[in-house]
This record gives sequence, C-alpha cells and structure tokens, in this order.
Amino acid sequence: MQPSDRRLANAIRALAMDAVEAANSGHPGMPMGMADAATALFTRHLKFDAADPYWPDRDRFILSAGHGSMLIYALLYLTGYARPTLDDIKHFRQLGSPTAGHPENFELPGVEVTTGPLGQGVAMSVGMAVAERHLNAVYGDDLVDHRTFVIAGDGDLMEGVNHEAIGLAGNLKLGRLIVLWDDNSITIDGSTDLSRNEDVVARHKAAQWHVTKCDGLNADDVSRAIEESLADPRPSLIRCRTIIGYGAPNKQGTAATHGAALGKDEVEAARAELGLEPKEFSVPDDVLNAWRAAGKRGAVEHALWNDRLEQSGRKDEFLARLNGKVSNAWLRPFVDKLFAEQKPVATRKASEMALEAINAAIPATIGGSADLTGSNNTKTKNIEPLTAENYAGRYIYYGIREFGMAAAMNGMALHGGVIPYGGTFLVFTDYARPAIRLSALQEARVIYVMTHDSIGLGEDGPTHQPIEHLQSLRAMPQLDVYRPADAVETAECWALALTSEHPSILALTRQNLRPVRMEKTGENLCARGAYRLKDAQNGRKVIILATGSEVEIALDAAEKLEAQGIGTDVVSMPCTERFDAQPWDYREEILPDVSNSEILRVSIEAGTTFGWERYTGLHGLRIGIDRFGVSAPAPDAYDYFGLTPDKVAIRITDFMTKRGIQ
Ligand SMILES: Cc1ncc(C[n+]2csc(CCOP(=O)(O)OP(=O)(O)O)c2C)c(N)n1
Ligand SMILES: [Mg+2]
Repeated sequence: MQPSDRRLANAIRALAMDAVEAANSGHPGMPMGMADAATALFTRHLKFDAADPYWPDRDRFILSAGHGSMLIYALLYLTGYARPTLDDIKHFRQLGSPTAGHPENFELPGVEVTTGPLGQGVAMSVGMAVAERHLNAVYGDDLVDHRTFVIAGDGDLMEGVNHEAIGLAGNLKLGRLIVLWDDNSITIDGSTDLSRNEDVVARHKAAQWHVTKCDGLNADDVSRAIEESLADPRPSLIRCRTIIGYGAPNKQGTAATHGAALGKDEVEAARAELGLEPKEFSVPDDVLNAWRAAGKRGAVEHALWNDRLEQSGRKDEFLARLNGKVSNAWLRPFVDKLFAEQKPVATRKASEMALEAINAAIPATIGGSADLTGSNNTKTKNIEPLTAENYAGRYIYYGIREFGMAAAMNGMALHGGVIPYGGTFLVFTDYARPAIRLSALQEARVIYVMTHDSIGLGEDGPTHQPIEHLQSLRAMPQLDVYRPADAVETAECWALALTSEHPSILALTRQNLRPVRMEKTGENLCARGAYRLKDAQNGRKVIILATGSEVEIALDAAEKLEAQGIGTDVVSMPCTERFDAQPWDYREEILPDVSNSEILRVSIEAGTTFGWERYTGLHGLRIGIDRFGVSAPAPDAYDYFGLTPDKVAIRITDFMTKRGIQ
C-alpha cells in the first residue's frame, strides 16, 4: 500500500528535527511547517529526475527561505539524489559536509541557487523564469518547457527586494513562476503582527499576480492550489497556511521552533505525536521507497526529452549554449578596427561599441539597464527588447530596480544558456550590492556595466560620484573589477568578463578619454591585470599606477617628470584581482620590490586612496579623493581635487623632495 502523504511529509520532519538536534544548530520550524506542501510539490508536480540533476529541462526549485535548508536536504536525499547521503545529513552544518547551514549552489547539484539572505531567492527565481521563457522562444517547446517553483517565508515577502522582483515578474507576465508562501505568521521576533499589517495578497495582486490560498498542512489542498496556479497565465503566489514547527506538540506555532534545536524531550514528544520511528535518522522502508519512486517520476519524461534532443537539428548548438563556453573571436577584428580609427571616446561608449560586436557574435547575451539605458549605453541596435510579447528579445528594461535587476541576473546566469549583463551608475552598486555579493559567492557569470565611475560624471555631484565603491568592490572575493582606460582596454575587459567563471564589474566613464594603447601587440594585455604602458626614458625613479580615466593623466604627468630628468613608468592597472593572480616574476617586473626611496610608487585613482598602499607600499604616494565629491563640471572637479597632469607632477616632485628621494 502506498504510504500516506502525511507519512511522506513526516520523513522530512524527522530528518529536519534529527539533523538540527545533532548539530545543535539550525532551523527545524520551517521544514516541519512546509513538509506537506513540499511533499505535494515533489511527488506530484515538480518535473525532475533525481538521477540527473543537470537535465536542462527540469523544473527549477528554489528554497528562498534558505534557513530551512534541511527541507531541501531531506528532499534531495529522500528522492534519491547522489548527495546528500544520510551520512551528509548526519553531518548537517559540519565542516566539509555539503549540507551547509544554508543551501549553497556550489555544494549540491539540486540546489539551484544559494539562499539565506532573505528575499533574494524569490528575486533570483524571476531571472530563472526569464531565462526559461527566452530559451523557449529561441529553441521551442520540444527542448525548453519548464517551470520555476519557489518556497518563500514571511521574511522573503517582507524584504524590499520582493517589491522589485514581483514588479518585474508581473510586467513580464512570467506565468511559469509559482511561489509557495509559508504563511505561518511567525518570524524570529515572534508574531508577524509585531512588524507587518500590510495586505501581502493585495500587494501581489496589484503587481498583476495570480493569488490563491490553501491549507499548507494538507497535501491535496496544496496540490489543488498548484493546479490552479499552473493554469493561470500570470505568476502565482500560493498562500499556504501553515504552523511553524508542526508536529512538535509543545513548541509548534511559536518562534521557539524557528532557529534552534527542539531539545531531546520535545523531539521525543514530536516522534510520539507524529507516529515516527523511535530511532534517529530513520525513515521506514515503505516511505523511503515511495520517495525514491517520486525521484524517478520524471525519468520517462526525461527519456522522451532526450529523444527530442537527438532528433532536433539544433542539438549541438543547444548543448553548447547551455554549456556556456563562449568564443572571443570577435575581439581581434574589433580591436584592429579600433586601432585603425583611434579617437577619444568615453569608455561607456567604447563598451557599447564592443557590445555591438559581442551581441552579434554571441547570441547568449541578454542586456539591460535599471532605467539608464541611454547613460549606460547597454542597448545595442542589433538586439530587441525582451518583453511579455517577445521573450525572444535580448534587452530587458528593468526599471528603477537595481537590486531586483542584479538578483534576476543571478537567476538567469545560474539557469544557464544566457549571459546577463546590466547597467546602472557605479554609485548605485550600493543598491545592488547584496545581489553582487551573491553573484560572487555563487560564481554566477553576471556582467555589471557600471558607468559614471568617478567625479568625472561632473554636475550630478557628490550623491552620484562614487568614491569608496571601486575599492569596496575590489575587497569582495570572487568578483573581478575592471576599470579600463580606453576603447581597446574596454574591449579586452569585456572579453575577459565574458569568459570568466566569476562575475565582473566594468567601471566605465561618462567623459571622453583619449586612446592610451598605441601599440598593437595582438595580446589581451588587460588579462595581466596591470601592464607597463610607458617605459621610463630617464633612469627609472617613479612608477605611476593608474586606472581608467586617470591613466591619461598619469601619462601626461610622466612626460612632465621626464622633462625634469625623472624617469617614470606608467602602469595601467585595469584589474587588480588579475594582477594579484600573476606569477611572482611578472609582478616583480611591473612593480619591483625595492624601497620607495629607490623607485617611488605612486597610485592615481579618482576615488578613495584606501587600500592603494597594497601597491605603493606604506611609504609610497597615493593620489585620490578621500572625501565626498563636488557638484561641478568634470574638468573643474578634477582640477579641484588635484587630478591634473600639472598638479600630479608637482605632488610627485614635492613628495620626492620632502622624502629626500633623488
Ligand atoms: C536579509 C536577511 N535578513 C535577516 C536574516 C536573518 N533571518 C533568518 S530567518 C529570519 C526570519 C524569517 O522569518 P520567516 O521568513 O517568516 O521564516 P520562519 O520563521 O517562518 O521560518 C531572519 C530575520 C536573513 N537570513 N536574511
Ligand atoms: Mg514565518
């Protein structure tokens, strides 16, 4: 006899309680409350094949309420994924185990995205749903026809990014996105009444979502609500009425079950209440067998899909597209053309020029901007808008939703088959930063086109002028920050970003820059992170390191120093992370390890000097801006902050005199 849905759900409850108890850390309440809803989803609706977590046409499942990680670990184990094993679950939250505190996409296939920072799972799911519709439009129903399911808690729906995400999903009419809301009226501090009286349902309806409700503790009722949602053309929110910690007789319904082990006595009481085996980590055979069968439910559909793929004339193209490898064959001819027509250009414009070539050569790119298309130069003429009426388009008008855009791009990148890039002003990376951090942590290939990268944006003034942004972004692991100095460097940095396994930020100017790369080498010099642009003509006394718009100032200042007999190298440093990754001898060649009294190292960047001592040494000279900017035309702002060739040259010679450097 087939075990009841409740018994299947109770296996999730048992594993969640036991794992949290063993770790003496974790969140049993959410998995226990949503166990029945998850059972309905995984045994009846979700299209997946536990034998192949990478099946491209699987439904995507996102546990936005990442603190309830034991829910997904239990589901993956029960349905028969290779990992986590029962042993992994016994080592929940322990060093070296893939059952990390919160679900990590790089630990377990089956965990599509990293969640835990509340709100972002839902926001990433919007990007997943966009990628699905886009690839469906390109490759058709035979190859791409799946859905995105999310489990979200009260916290996911309270976070501000939720507003951005549901707005995007509503406008793009992402009907294949279904969010199951764990409506348990509890958060950490206690009842949701303490902090919320908004009408969550009305808010979703206002964003053009379909909303329905169900008894989240009744798998049949959840299933009914899912069916209703599948039939509706709008994105759906299913309000699942649940009880946090359901089954723990003395603690259920209270915040006490949210984020702590239930304790031995309460676990025993729950076992009795739920009719569980008296042993830890034990799942009755009939229950495990039923779960394993659910894990194979999709095998037939998977096999049929394989057949369709075999028969498709586009098999190789489709697989290559999903594999994500791109060719940078566009770069050489493009750079040759730049060399043939050297002229001053803003790097944001240079980026657009590169993008014309990239978007023509690489169909996987999907661009966009948070309402600054004309300023970020992100829309090329050869791509159409991606809209509810035309999912085949490749340009998204994200609206003024920087965080929502960045999170959606993470979802798109992790879905696979597309390479998202999106723009805003560099200063507003602050608005997107939590998602940029998740791009980095998840190693999602997202390319951030961040223009207006310094006081060089001029008149918009201090609110819009980034100061600390470049360095603070460079401090983030697994994120490459590029600040190219001219059109050639911009194209090279684009090529690096497109083939990177990390997310990238391109910091680009509003103002025109003259070409600084005059010599054609046939090599992508930016790949080194830093390279010598100008050799000292006199005996080398100074090395100036500069990035982006300050490279031309460095070159002109160097000329003035040379005229005084002071040999000066100029090093362009478009990407410090890449330079740091170079072998010792290359770094030594560019920045010899000698004292500043022998060769003075100077950094110039129109932003904070914080951190540049990494390269100048403590006794070097750091030229930058350690305060907020000014509202003024760009040349006046540069002059005001001493960032002109004359003023830089004088600062360097004064510094040398003061320090007795000959
Ligand atoms: C951005 C963010 N802020 C705070 C937290 C810490 N946190 C984890 S769970 C939680 C409460 C969430 O409440 P709810 O979504 O209702 O989950 P439940 O208690 O019902 O499981 C908080 C504040 C977090 N993970 N992410
Ligand atoms: Mg809650």
